[in-house]
Amino acid sequence: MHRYPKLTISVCASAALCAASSLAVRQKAEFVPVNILMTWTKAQTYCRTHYTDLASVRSSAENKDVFAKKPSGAHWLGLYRDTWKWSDGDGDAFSYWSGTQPAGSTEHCATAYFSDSGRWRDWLCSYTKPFICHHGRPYLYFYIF
Ligand SMILES: [Ca+2]
Repeated sequence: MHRYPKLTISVCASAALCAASSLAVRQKAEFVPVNILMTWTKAQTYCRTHYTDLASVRSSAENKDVFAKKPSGAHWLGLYRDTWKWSDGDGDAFSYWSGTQPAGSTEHCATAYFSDSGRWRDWLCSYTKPFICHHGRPYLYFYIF
């Protein structure tokens, strides 16, 4: 009798949660602008409670999806630093900073500024701004044993 490899399919909210998988397939994330003024940390908690997390923008395709929501002004994204990283653990190389940004050693949280094509600007995390959450499960993982 043949023994076949066991295939396990797992859905993970972030790359960090399922780093050991055999094959990762990116799923489409849905972006949701939230027009409530909050600090970055409070916005992160809100998104994790009501959706999945603050928005990760991992590619130019997702960047277009964010811009297509057409909110106005600056909205928090899930991007913050010591070194810049996404709230949900993504470590992607895609970036969309405005020309002079990031600037200012005390500004550790990022917004998309929709009056400037959604380009990213860093701000003090304690400022209150509206924000973009995502929901859906951005990663689908397959394990083959
Ligand atoms: Ca700045």
